[in-house]
Amino acid sequence: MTRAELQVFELWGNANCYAVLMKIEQIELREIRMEMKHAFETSFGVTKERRIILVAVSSGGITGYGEVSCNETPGYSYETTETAWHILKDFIAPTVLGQVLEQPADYQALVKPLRGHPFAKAGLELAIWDWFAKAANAPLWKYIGGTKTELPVGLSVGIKKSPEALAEFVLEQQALGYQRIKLKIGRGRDLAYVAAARAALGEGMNLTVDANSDYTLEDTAMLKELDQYKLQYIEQPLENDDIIDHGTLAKSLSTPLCLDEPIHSASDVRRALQMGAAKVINLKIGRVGGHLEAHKIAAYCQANSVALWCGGMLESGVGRAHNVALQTLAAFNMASDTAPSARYWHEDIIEPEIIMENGITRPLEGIGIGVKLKHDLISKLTTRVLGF
Ligand code: OSB
Ligand code: MG
Repeated sequence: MTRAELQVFELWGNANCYAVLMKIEQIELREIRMEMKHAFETSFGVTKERRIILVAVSSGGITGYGEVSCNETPGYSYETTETAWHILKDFIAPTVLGQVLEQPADYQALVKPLRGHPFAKAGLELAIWDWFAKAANAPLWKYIGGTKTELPVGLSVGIKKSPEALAEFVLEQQALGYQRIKLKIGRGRDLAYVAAARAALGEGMNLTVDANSDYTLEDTAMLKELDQYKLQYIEQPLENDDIIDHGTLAKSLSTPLCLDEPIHSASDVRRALQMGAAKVINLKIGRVGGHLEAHKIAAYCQANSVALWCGGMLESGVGRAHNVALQTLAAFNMASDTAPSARYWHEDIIEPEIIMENGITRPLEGIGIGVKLKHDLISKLTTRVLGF
């Protein structure tokens, strides 16, 4: 066992994890479509409607819920709603149906022979964690060893039509109490936008940018210009699978780099540190295949003094509830992208909805993910269902 694994093991060394056996009796895949309140633009495209796969797993009268949070298009990662449906339907569900798990980690051993597709794998993995927490009659955040009860919230702001429009928007949002504002940027929609936002927000506000891989090392001079705006970090400026060029770029900048897209495991974080490619990690449960690897990454970051926060994928409340639980781990020390339900949805599919007060969201105290699903609303949003 590696040091990081050992720490994770200790983190979970509570009796609950081993108290019950789960026989995977039923799995349900359900695609829902949720129209967004406002279109969300990044360097790779515009999202107006989410296509989300909700995964339910049942055993012994208890049902756990997870969400597949990848995009509809292969703009952020190669996975799409459609590829995740295929991988879950044709490979993951048939592999695990009828299997008996002693602990959530057993799922990863079953799906290990299936290469890649972390978002698809995470959909069911999250549901399994919810099931185990419910079986132990514990809130998920306590079940995974979380301790933090005040979780700072940051906002991710899509690309706007002009620097002026962006400045106006971020001012309105700052007034709502967000503890950090992250601007999506892209080629030709960068310096003037960042300057306008910084001027509007003032020096004291935590401000960051996320390029979603829109630049190359040839843009180093432009990226150096960003140093003057005193950003907390620059997220994923270079290619989506790169850590080596990020290491080169970091040497030219005073602003720290944050990696998102290329981090799929604790080993990826280790390699990124070796390359000097990042001081900050954006951890998304889906991108790393679920809670198990997310917890390994959290333990690794904590042991190596890497700043850590939890990213979002415009999830429904089910995915957000998992994100909230994850952020209660002590390793998280920067504001996370867990904007409240009302920021994205006219009506979320959970109750209570995710809320923010004074820039803080709190762990959900109900058992499991801590929220009830609105099954009537979910039925109306459903476009396909498949039961195993
Ligand atoms: O890079 O963090 C990103 C949404 C879709 C794809 C990639 C990203 C994002 C966000 C959304 O920034 C943040 C949120 O869910 O609130
Ligand atoms: Mg990002």
